[in-house]
Amino acid sequence: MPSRLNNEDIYNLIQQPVATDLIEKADVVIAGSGPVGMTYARTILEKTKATVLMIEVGSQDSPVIGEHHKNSIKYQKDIDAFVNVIKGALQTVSAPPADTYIPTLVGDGWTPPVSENGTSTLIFQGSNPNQIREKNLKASAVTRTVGGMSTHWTCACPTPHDQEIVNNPIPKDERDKLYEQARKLLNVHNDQYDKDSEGDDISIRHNVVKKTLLENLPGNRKIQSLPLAVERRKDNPTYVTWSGANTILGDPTRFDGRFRLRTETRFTKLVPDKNDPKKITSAKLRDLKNDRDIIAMAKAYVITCGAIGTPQVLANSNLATQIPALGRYLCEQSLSFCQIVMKNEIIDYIDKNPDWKARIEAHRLKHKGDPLPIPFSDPEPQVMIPYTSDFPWHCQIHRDAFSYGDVGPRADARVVVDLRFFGRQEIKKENRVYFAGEATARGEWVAGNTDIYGMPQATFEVERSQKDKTNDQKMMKDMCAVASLLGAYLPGSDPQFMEPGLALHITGTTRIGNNPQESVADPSSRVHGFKDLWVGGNGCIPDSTGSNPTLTSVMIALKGAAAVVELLNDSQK
Ligand code: G3F
Repeated sequence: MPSRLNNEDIYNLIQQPVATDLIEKADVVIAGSGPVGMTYARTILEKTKATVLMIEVGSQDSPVIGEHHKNSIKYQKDIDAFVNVIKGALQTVSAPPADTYIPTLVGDGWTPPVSENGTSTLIFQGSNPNQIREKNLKASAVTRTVGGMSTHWTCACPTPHDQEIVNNPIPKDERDKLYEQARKLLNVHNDQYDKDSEGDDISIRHNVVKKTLLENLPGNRKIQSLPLAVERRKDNPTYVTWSGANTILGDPTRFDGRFRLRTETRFTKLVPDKNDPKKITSAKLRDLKNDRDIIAMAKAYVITCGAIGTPQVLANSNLATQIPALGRYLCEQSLSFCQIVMKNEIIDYIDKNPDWKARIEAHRLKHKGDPLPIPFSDPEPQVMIPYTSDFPWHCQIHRDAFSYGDVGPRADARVVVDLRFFGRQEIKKENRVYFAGEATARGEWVAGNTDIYGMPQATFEVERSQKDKTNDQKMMKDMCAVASLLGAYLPGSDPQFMEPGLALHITGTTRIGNNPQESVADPSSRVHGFKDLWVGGNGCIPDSTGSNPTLTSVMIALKGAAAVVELLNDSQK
């Protein structure tokens, strides 16, 4: 067999009665090993006797399947260092080619030749010549590893406000029950920074930040602890366990070999039946280690490769023309950010608080001369100001070294607090991601170019409306008002909007709904018109939210997984 298989080869192979190592069989094939893929896997494995084959393009970087890297003591001791983990993990989706003209290049060093239209740019591997700069989500990125983004996510799991859920076709009662299940599966808590079982404050900083806001921020802001997929460790409560793909799946050995994971394997495309384009016969995969195509056959296919990767697989399977909403109705959150150095008044309050006296004295005994009354092991603040109708954005007042936001030598990290405010985007059909092989807004046919994994290149066409911009300004003003209650801006981290896409919360690209013209899949995430094809991930969210999307995606996936279970049970009858 050739190392590259075309559809004819695949049709011939899957009809052969003899076993071949070119074909992998399972009851369900799941593409992607992030939290949503794992939600499907666990539900199916627990509720049926089915076998599940999971395909992941990245490698397994921890001994446990998809563990959160922040569980290492190293990062719990030094959160700043985690910035580099995230930077290393994220790969951007669409970067316009850079201007590589080097005016100072003397001698005969090579520089790109001037082309007919007068431009002189170099197309680096991974850059996208079709990307219009003004319509890009430049910071949008993906994580290719076992566990996906759950290996480094912030674990924030707020439940969206009713106003953030307008288009979700799952009825409210059912949704509420599914949200409850999702919180359980993700191990969400909102008290792991507040008080321990003896009633003592766990984190000085968390309690003081929350108290300052509760006492000083006007309006009914519902200030509370940020719900997080995290739990303090029983054996040593100084540290916590962040939820990841591993905690969602649980111990895979309990499934007696029914769960298999193929890493560094690309899910290239779905192969529809010759006579029935709405039936999937198999999936074409590429083993990236030996660069050979193989085939996977199943009763159900679940694509959970993220809000970009999932429509990309569908587009590469030539399904874009059959699914008019594919990649459309895209929303991304705006993100305003700043860091503050806590006020003297707050530090004095900490110093004088009798509840914390013993802890502070013990710290000072050990670290003579430390002017700060905050033990080094004091957990970070984790406070939320939720979305409300008067303040329609989601706010996190915490310490989170994401791919940005390390403090370095600028200040003592213990007095620094981060403010991240997330704004919504109006839902518009025109806002989309499309893939090479589709027509662009400029009427061109984009052929040929691929991303660094050989899949059709994603291009963004996303613009914020006037309403979005006005809302963003109000959100920024609010962030500054909140910041001023806590302290002074850390130079270099003054209030700013972050690069579009940096929230990493794209929704809508494979949205669920009842109308096949306006959505990709039904309320059970089954692709409209297909019996055996499901989509999962943030792309399924049909709404524009300010709240972090993971909890909602897991909620939607729980319903989707129940529908897969039903299909498997029916096939047994
Ligand atoms: C974090 O603080 C948020 O909690 C994440 F949801 C978000 O993706 C990240 O910031 C973006 O910078």
